[in-house]
Amino acid sequence: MPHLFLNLGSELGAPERRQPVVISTMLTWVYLAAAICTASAFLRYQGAIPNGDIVPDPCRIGDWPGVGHFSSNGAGPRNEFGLDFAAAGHVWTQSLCQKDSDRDGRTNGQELGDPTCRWTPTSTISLAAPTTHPGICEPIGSSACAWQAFLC
Ligand SMILES: [Ca+2]
Repeated sequence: MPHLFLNLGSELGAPERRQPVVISTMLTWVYLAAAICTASAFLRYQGAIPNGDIVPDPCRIGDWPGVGHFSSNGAGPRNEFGLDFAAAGHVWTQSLCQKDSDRDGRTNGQELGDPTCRWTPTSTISLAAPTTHPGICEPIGSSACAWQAFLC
């Protein structure tokens, strides 16, 4: 296990001493902090879009929690919907709803179950079920989606 020796005493006027700091422990905490921040961000954003917690996974049966990213866990580069959502201030606007971020011929609202763009985070309107992913052009690999460098 790698160790890093830091001089922790001399700057405080204390006698110079060396203490081992286990790098793997530090990296674990950094990783956990980053993972928590990422998870809390996309969980917060799920509530900011219609059906944000049940967006279908375009690659397999299941959901895609990190809707704005090319990775289902919400890490890494944003997809076109994620970029548009960020540009809208992370708010579900009429413009964002009516836009076809992934250029698959369906608006973001149609894909997320809000075809009339009436949903807000506090509304009580009934949503349709989400049909497809708003940030990943489907069918994946089709000629219509050839512009998108994404494969399952
Ligand atoms: Ca679309």
